[in-house]
Amino acid sequence: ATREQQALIDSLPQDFRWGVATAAYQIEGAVAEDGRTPSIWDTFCRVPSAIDNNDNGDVACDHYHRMPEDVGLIKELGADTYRFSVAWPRIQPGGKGPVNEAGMAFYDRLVDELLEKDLAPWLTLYHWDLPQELEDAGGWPSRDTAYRFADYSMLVFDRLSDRVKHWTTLNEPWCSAMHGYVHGVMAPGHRDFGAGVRAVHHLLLGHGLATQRMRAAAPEGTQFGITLNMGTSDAASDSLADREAARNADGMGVRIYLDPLVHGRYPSDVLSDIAVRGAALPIEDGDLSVISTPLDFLGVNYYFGQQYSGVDEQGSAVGEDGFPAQRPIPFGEPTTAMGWEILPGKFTELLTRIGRDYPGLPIFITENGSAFDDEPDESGFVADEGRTAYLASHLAAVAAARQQGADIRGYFAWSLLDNFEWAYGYAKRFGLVRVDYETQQRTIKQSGYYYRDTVRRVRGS
Ligand code: PNW
Repeated sequence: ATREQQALIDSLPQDFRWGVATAAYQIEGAVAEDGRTPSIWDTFCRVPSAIDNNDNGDVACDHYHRMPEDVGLIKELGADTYRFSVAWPRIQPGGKGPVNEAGMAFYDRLVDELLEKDLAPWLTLYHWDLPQELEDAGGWPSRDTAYRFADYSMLVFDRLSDRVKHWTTLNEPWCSAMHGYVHGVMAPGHRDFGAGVRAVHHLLLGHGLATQRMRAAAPEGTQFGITLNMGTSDAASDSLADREAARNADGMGVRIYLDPLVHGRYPSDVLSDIAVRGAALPIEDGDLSVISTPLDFLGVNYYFGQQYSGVDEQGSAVGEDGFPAQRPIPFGEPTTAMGWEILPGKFTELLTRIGRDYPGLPIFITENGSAFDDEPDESGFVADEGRTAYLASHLAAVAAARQQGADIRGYFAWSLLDNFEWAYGYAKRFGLVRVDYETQQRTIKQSGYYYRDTVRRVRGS
């Protein structure tokens, strides 16, 4: 870290929350054990060439069998909080019916293991592993899935709410809806804009229904939130077309979620953008009051920002699909192995903007991190300079946003372990801890030690 970054990071408060994050399908493996049934990701991984190298999550980090060791690593990294997700098809095989005790027992043990080590469990109910049967019945574009999600959430809540104080309904509904139903690059792999916007509304409805029901049954002190992936959307120039492209991207990326969640209404420009594409949000009476049920915190996942042109490569304002063109224009900064530009300044911009436009909502950075192609040296050590620098610059960006008034209460690094990076398979490594997929050996990387030392210093311990 530079001296300037260091000074900013050191301005974080002593009671700042420090975590590491994972998601069930990305680490657990054991996909057919203890009654778990397939999710849309098990299915999608069988579609030829859907995933780099045709990888899948069958074994992943084998976390299902190595959970105590992995909890030990969280402790070694100096974190006080562990953000993990529960696999719906372990709890409710097939997506319906009573709890599957054998599957629930795993999370029961995980929570106990965390508490025993004085780590706070932050539980995400849905990190993309929809039971396949529910997809076969229509998936998120179907309204019924929202009610199924609320039922499932209550099964988990009834079992763990005596010990888990922080509950997140959804991880990144933008990815579920857009990458899953519009861009076809994530499960279930559809390409249908209308299905995507129906998914958006039903994901939000499911969030609201689940939150209302859990809150009604919650012990005092239980906190509820949702996690959104967000970035900045700048116009590449002052032209009307570019400004329109940026407005549309921000509308579909940020405001379509936060406006209904916080203000109880969808933005009118977003509604008309959707109508222009011949689609509509399937809003029914009362839905927006369910969706805007109060939140205790907002989870923000940030990886990069983008600027947009409203003119395609051929110079046309209308894209090949017949709709207004929207083309990302690189800022010209270095990128990570994902091809994502490294833009810590945009992180500060995003956070101050969220704080300004949606005031009164404590923010936790529930994910931030980077993939780099780093390899161990002869001694087995991973000197991951790129990831360490990314971590330092982005922690400084968080601290800068706090100084500018954003109410940020914690930071969770993505990710504890190298893991199954969705459509990129095992080729992209985000871990603070390296995983050797041949031996399942875990080795803390330089970035992991940097994280530990930073946490210690800020805490003053
Ligand atoms: C997040 N994008 O996904 C997920 O929550 C994690 O499970 C994932 O491993 C991590 O980020 C790294 O990819 C994203 O295209 C996927 O902007 C795609 C985007 C953002 C986040």
